[in-house]
Amino acid sequence: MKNQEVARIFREIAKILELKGENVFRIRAYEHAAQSLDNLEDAIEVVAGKGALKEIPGIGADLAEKIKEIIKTGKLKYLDELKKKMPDGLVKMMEIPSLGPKTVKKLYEELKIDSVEKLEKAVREGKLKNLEGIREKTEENILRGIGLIKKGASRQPINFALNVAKTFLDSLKVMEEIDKIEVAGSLRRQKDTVKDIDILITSKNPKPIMDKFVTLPLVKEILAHGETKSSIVAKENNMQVDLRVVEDNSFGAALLYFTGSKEFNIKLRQLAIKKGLKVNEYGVFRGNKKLAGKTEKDIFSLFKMDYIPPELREDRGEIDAAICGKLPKLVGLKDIKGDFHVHSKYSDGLSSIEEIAKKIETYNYEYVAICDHSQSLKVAGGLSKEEVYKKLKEIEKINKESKVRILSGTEVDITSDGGIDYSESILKEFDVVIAAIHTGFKQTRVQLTKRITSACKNKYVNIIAHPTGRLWGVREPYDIDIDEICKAAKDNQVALEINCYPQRLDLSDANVMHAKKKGVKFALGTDSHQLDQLRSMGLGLSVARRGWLTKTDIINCLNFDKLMEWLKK
Ligand code: DGT
Ligand code: CA
Repeated sequence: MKNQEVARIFREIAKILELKGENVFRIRAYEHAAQSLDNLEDAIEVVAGKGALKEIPGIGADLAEKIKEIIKTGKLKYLDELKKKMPDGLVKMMEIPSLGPKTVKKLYEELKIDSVEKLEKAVREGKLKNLEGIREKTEENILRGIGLIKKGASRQPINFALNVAKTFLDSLKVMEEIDKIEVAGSLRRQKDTVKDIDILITSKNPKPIMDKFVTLPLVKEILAHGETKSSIVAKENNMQVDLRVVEDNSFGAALLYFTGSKEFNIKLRQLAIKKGLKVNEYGVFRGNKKLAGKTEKDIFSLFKMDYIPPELREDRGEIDAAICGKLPKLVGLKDIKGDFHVHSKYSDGLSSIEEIAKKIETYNYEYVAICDHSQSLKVAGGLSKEEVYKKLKEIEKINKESKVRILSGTEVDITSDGGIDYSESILKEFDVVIAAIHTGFKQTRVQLTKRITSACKNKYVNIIAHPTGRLWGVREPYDIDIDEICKAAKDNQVALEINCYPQRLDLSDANVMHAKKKGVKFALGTDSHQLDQLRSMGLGLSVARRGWLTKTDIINCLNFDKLMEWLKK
């Protein structure tokens, strides 16, 4: 868990430096390093032990020393020094989307506002009105931003929860007192955000387990410490973790109950009542006689239904489908033959195409599409026409030796009037064209919808990336007519992306399910900017599974030849 702890410290430093108006390159260096740490596959202690810190992208001698200090002491003197000169609340205020360091400074210096709470109050009381540079829109945006932070604080993107859960499971699993251990709740259902983590165990001797659980290094606060249930708040993102001990012969019933969802449980309970049965976290009963409870499978067969994978347990028709034997055969990682959305050094990625190809070989994929940004996205290193031709040549050369096929791709910008920012003569050179909106999010629903449907009609566009633009903690999905977009996508043989980037996961599971009913195909793309991010395919797959997708819905499941046919439209 140190990885994220170090990343958090670096992010905080970046924020304070920004407030102080320091050199942007120094600030970016800390942000960049934090991102690398988030994505690092190995534990930072292990990397440090091997003396390989400087091999991590963005980590030089200075940051390597700082990491060593954090590992050794749990903190960083440099940050402590910085914080002495800066009220805590100001750093928190910087997390409000749309509020830049200049405004935060101004609010502090002119109105003595030094916390999110004071800011909210001041906006509501109209105190910002006379401040230079603050418009009505700014006030609205600040309130919306504060709302996003508050919402964000109560739920975390699934990847954070997965990391926290893994740390606890790894520490507990080794105890001989534990017989069974399993994660339940929204995390087992692979929901895109998670409020708290629910862990179930069976044990004949739970006391030492509970004692160890509440004293693990990751624990910040103990909420409850009992014989059968304990609850803690983790240091990481203040995430709550509940640990429950259940009887071995009720384990299936408890797992079913605590996996939920609540809506699914209610539906199942209604079904039980119809059959003259009672279902709860201890088992399924007729009167006082227990009929099942040891495993989930026993319970599903007692109800004469197929096993419902946790991802589907949302009361979206899965119970009826399970009774009729009509559950979808959900897509799995083994079905995935490639990644459609990877950035290389040509734009804002950190790795060369060759490095990406090498890494992809370890994934058992057949292909990967290198989709760098296009010319108008200058901030993200969008490629000029000349650079495109250079990249195409390089791909051709690498393909002669590489075991995986490198598809030449691009992530083009959908302009504010629905155009594409490369001419057809360039577009036709690519194997894959992804189109996406990167600017002008505040247009009307009609305008935004029209932009995307126009892009679908471009004969070279194959995929619409992150179709609703949501960015967790930063931006709500923009308002679009999803039905119109589905229709345009289907009619023009365009796939909608499931962007696997943890803060995006866009489309959402509900939109995926909806779009599938409209006959749309999907493309999974990790939107990787560094090699370690290629692993987030699993997160996109969770969305796909929660959206009831099978391998026939997803173009990543086509083999190379079939895919090339499909891409030609
Ligand atoms: P979250 O909000 O991300 O933590 O989502 P869950 O689904 O993990 O919700 P949580 O942790 O409140 O509860 C875990 C499971 O326990 C939930 O999925 C279903 C079950 N459960 C909780 N409260 C109720 C309830 O009032 N009725 C029923 N039937 N089941 C419940
Ligand atoms: Ca939960």
